[in-house]
Amino acid sequence: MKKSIAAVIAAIVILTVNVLSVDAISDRTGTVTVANISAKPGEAVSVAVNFSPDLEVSGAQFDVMFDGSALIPVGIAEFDNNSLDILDNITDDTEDRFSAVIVSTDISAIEGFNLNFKISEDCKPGIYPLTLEKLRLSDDEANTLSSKIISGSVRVLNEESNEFQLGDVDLNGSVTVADVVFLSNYLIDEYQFTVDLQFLTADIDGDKEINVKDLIYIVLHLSGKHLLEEKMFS
Ligand SMILES: [Ca+2]
Ligand SMILES: [Ca+2]
Repeated sequence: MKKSIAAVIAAIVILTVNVLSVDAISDRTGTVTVANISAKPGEAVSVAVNFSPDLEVSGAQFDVMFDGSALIPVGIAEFDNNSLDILDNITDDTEDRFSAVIVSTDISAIEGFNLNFKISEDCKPGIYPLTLEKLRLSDDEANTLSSKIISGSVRVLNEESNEFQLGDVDLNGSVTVADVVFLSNYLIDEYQFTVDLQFLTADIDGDKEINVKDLIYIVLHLSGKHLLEEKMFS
């Protein structure tokens, strides 16, 4: 009798270990991170896109999303230590997206790649989000890889200004509905602030916390009910 109980316990332990190990594999999700960089109007920029090492990507297919009035796409470039075939459909027109495919020519793992843009000469100060959509990743055995995308941005900021507008979360010089969208995304962890100044512009009531109350102050400002002041940056 004792023997059979021991056998049942052993079987349960083995079952539990097996279930845990299966879960551990199926839950493994890598990250694809688009960098945050700063630039001035007219400059050329390279924005790195990195695959986390656990992904072991050999091929990727995706759309690049950006603000075509601020960022002029130039192309995709490989990192020095990767050898890639790169195909993209960038046109001369001002668009907000292009599609691309990259393949490792020696089927080794790709660390990442650079997205190259030129900032338009008349680009207004602000933070321009940069993200990937329709992402499909494959390893060297044609297995689909699951991943989480962390969006990046290009910040174009007037460095000489020492004033900031409360509520101007995207730092483009005015408070608009875009700031409500930026702050909403920040509150649900879909967007990270890239500049310390954003914490100052977003904390409307100055209580050192950024939450839904600050969001309401911006909405009140936009409706003309409670106008936000301009402050000196110190
Ligand atoms: Ca703004
Ligand atoms: Ca606050």
